[in-house]
Amino acid sequence: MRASKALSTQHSALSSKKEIHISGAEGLYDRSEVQGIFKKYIERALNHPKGKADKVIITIEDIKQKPGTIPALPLATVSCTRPSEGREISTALLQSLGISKSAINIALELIKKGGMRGAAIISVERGTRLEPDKERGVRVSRLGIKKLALKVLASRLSKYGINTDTVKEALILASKVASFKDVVAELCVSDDPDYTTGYVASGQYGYVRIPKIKREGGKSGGRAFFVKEGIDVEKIIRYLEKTPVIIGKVGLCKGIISLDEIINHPHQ
Ligand code: WAQ
Ligand code: MG
Repeated sequence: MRASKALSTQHSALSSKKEIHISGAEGLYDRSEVQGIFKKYIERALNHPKGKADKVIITIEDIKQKPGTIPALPLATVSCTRPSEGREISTALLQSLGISKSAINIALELIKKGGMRGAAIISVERGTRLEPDKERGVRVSRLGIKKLALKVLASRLSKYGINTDTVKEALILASKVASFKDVVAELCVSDDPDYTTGYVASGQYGYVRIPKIKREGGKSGGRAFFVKEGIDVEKIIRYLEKTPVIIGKVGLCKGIISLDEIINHPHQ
């Protein structure tokens, strides 16, 4: 699903079809679930805190390829009280994964600017932007979770009061991204003005939630995927956008822990 709003003509002197991205969603579902999901997506498109959509596109495709199965990343929340601390925490996590300060700054700037529909792909050392369409970014799609795994995940997240679609969808997305061998980490900040929790995800530390990473009411946000230098860009984009992948097993879910615990004792 993709919901957008046309920019009024006085703002779009450069392009007549400039539009603002309001909301997007995607998933892999059984045929019997399609109608229910369709309804849910429309509701989401038409009631979004980012604004009133004037165009909603929903695509339903029969995916013939059998999905590959991957595990979900383990999840934890780091304590964080304000955006400046959130920046420090995300920078510390990304740096300890070997990502250069300049690559991190490029991602932070991009997320501060916002407005992308997809994610940027950034190389870990030089900070080179690799996605062909830099305004749109790469949109991860064809991802889902098995019913039993979803049940287990819901019950683990409920323990911490975070059993929401937002958390579950983000964890599924981050797990697919992290499952590609050349991905080192992902940084995400929601573009939803009411949602201030972001995350850093990696195979090394799992899915680390960072509360208050942005200020309440901020409309910008975005995602950056940090990848090894010299990778095959077409291959990663094909995997993220087109290869069906489904979560078969859920990882450990923890409550609030310190950054030190995450960096020095991952997955314990
Ligand atoms: N593929 C690539 N990038 C995407 C996708 C996608 N499928 N969906 C969203 N993005 C990018 C896009 O640039 C958006 O502007 C940005 O991410 C934020 O998207 O555990 O809700 O849908 O509590 O606003 C994190 C949850 C929620 C943290 C993230 O992202 C938690 C969220 P949003
Ligand atoms: Mg959003």
